[in-house]
Amino acid sequence: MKFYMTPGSCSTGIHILLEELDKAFEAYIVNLPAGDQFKPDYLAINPKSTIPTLVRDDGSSLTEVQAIAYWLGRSHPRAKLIPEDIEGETRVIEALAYTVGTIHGQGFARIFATHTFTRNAAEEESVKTLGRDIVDKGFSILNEALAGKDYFAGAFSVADPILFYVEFWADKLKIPLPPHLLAHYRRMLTRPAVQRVLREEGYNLATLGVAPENV
Ligand SMILES: N[C@@H](CCC(=O)N[C@@H](CS)C(=O)NCC(=O)O)C(=O)O
Repeated sequence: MKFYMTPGSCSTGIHILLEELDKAFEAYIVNLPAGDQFKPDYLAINPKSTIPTLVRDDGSSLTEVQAIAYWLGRSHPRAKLIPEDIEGETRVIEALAYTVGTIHGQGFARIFATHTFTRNAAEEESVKTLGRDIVDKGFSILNEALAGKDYFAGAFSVADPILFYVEFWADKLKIPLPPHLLAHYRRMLTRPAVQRVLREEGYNLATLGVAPENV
């Protein structure tokens, strides 16, 4: 498989899943600020010009974080990364959709890619503030969902690396994580696969997960 990724982006969640599954894959770095995602070679595999993209062994491309996470989980049943009961599986899909679609797509995107939400420079601060409000509301909802659990579905599942990447972004932006989310983030940071991915993506583990517990 070929995995197209950008260090420190949403593709980190999929990178962790690939490492957790101990899959052999070739990683290709897409330099978003340099515009690699708009180059013809990349558009040929992902015309949406987004990362991550997974090109599978049959040559077909899979895009969208939720779809890639679900496919990796379903295609490796022995790893038990998706609950077997319909309620557990549905709740995992619900968490993937909310994390990627709302917390990332509506919240963090307004902070990281403000210019894609307004053409008016005078509105940028207000767009960022709205993004931060969406992130805070999302974190409060995920925090409730994690109460009394080590991982989102009880046992480790495809939901956890996806939750992880928005927790990681909060850490980098110094956005406080509520207590169950902070505990989940720190638990994830102890997993060898997560540590390998973060080192490969150029991060210093000693600086992560130390945000104040002030919410
Ligand atoms: N809905 C897409 C969104 C992925 C996405 O937003 N990726 C960002 C990086 S985290 C991206 O590719 N941005 C392209 C750009 O900045 O031009 C997915 O789930 O894969």
